[in-house]
Amino acid sequence: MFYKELLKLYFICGTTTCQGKDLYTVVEEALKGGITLFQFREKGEGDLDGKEKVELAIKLQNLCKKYNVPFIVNDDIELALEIDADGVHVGQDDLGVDEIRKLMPDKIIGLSIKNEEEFQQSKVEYVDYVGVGPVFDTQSKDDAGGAIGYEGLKLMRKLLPQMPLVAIGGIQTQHIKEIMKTNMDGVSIISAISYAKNIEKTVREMNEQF
Ligand code: TZP
Ligand code: MG
Repeated sequence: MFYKELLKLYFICGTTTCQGKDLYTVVEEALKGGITLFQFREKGEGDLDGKEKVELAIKLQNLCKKYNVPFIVNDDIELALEIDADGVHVGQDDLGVDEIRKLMPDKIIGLSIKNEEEFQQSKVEYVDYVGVGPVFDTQSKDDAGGAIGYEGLKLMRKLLPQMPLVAIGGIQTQHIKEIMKTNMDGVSIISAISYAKNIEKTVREMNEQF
């Protein structure tokens, strides 16, 4: 089941985006701090594959269950189906969301859209929410493209007045208030959480911004 409040503080991470820390511990600290949704995004040089990836995904899924936080898989539809994840998040170049909806009629489906052109080519009627960004420059995604800023968020809200929207890309604690003024439903964050010295405290402080 999806409701837009889940997007409030959406943590995304994989083994290659937590500075070599233990991902399980990173996610547990973030859960203790009060994240509302978690996405397992295993990507980039040195990322896990095959059995190792599946085993870690199941561990993280069970951890999220303990905290009653839904567990979303990035891109890997097969993995999401295999472990019965709560949903998937895909980009413009992945399997079409209409096809994914057939495979998972009752799961959460998120799609990334960064501008009007991508909006025009997206079948948004099949998704539960849209990820919008990068708002700011980001080190966590090579092909993220240029920053769209607050204006880009406002445009996407205009194009999708009713859609649950979550901002992404380069977001730090001090940006949250301004982002929420553009009528986003939440923020999704990798490095400002995963790189934090005290992850639980950082997430708590982020939560106080809303
Ligand atoms: N999609 C657009 S920007 C981005 C993704 C996955 C990376 C966000 O990571 P960070 O570290 O919060 O900038
Ligand atoms: Mg993708």
